[in-house]
Amino acid sequence: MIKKMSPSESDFDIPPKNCYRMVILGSTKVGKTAIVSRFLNGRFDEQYTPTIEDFHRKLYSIKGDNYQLDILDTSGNHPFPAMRRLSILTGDVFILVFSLDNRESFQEVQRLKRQIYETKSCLKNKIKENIDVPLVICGNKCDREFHRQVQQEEIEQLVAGDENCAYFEISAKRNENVDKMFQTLFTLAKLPHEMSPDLHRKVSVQYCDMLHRKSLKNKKPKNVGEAYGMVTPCARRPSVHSDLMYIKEKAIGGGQGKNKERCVIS
Ligand SMILES: Nc1nc2c(ncn2[C@@H]2O[C@H](COP(=O)(O)OP(=O)(O)OP(=O)(O)O)[C@@H](O)[C@H]2O)c(=O)[nH]1
Ligand SMILES: [Mg+2]
Repeated sequence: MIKKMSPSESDFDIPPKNCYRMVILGSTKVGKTAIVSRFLNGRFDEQYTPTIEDFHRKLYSIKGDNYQLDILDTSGNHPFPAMRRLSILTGDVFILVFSLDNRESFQEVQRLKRQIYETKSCLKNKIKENIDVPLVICGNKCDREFHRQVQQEEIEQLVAGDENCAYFEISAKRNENVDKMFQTLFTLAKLPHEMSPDLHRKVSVQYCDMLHRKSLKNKKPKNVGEAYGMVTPCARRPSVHSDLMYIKEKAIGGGQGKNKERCVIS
């Protein structure tokens, strides 16, 4: 019954080039899940629940084209370094989060940025400086300005000279700058900025299903100029095997040199 109600990716007919994975990384308690929650349902929860790893999927129809965005909300405790490496390898766009009131969380973002560039350059067989990974760094909890532990100058240093990297001070709690941050991330990734939560109509599964059937009947979607998005209920994280196949495909598609086999996925 549920299957019939929820349009699957194949129902939606999403070309692989329109499928993306967004990975959110950072220390524990910096607000990663709070940002994801703002993105998916516009809510904020004061209560803290540690994340092990959460997977979400959002489907979009934007001006007649379909897109799939997978969202991987990681654990700040990262008990399994191999899982973190896998999430970096499979990620297409990244959000690195630190808390403005926590210096150590900023240092973790510095390490993470380095790790992403190193891992991706190995995968694509490029040098670190030439790697183009769309990435936004978020200084979260700007509502706690009074307790600030990270200065603007050091943040600027981290982002300087990097065309594919942007920085935003945000508050998931007050919903400050969150939409703008997402718009920038999608623009950096050359994705439609309508994927940002404030720029499309959020529709239910039932509504989406109806639109989908209509568009099949008419061959072309009626609302070609519109943008709407739907969170897939009960999205399941792809298996590690699927992830590895995905990485392999990307390495073959994106590699330039002869030494692709040198990148070891461990
Ligand atoms: N004041 C303030 N609190 C926030 C903000 N964002 C998140 N929090 C709170 O900070 C705590 C941690 O938020 P989470 O989103 O669970 O943190 P996380 O990074 O996902 O943590 P892990 O899952 O352990 O990695 C929760 O109590 C949130 O309510 C914010 O912008 N301002
Ligand atoms: Mg979390």
